[in-house]
Amino acid sequence: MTIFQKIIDREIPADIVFEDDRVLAFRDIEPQAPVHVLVIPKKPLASVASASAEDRDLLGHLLLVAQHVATREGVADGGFRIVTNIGQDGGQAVEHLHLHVLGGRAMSWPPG
Ligand code: DGP
Repeated sequence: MTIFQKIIDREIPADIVFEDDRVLAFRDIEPQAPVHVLVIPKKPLASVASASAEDRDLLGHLLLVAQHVATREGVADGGFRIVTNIGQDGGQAVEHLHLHVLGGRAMSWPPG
């Protein structure tokens, strides 16, 4: 079981900023920007690489929740970033699909 499943199950605490029947959003424990929220599905998908056609609506919903969080956190107008890391080379540490919503500072490109 991943640490994010424990957050979904309320076994460990998190600073939750949004929840509905399919999605949970909470602040990252190691924030990389003034706003850094993780948006995760309650369904235990390991990453986007594990998703299939039946997850089409859920994946769209995750993006819209990320947009909603960015607006509520006050970073939508200035610009923000949505990142999802996949696998070892992608830099994924927690094997439960998550969107990072980062904002509140200027971002550089390309990523390291
Ligand atoms: P990634 O490398 O994409 O798998 O990012 C995982 C993120 O999860 C990382 O930015 C730190 C965050 N994180 C890890 N453990 C916890 C936790 O217990 N609580 C919270 N809120 N965030 C966590």
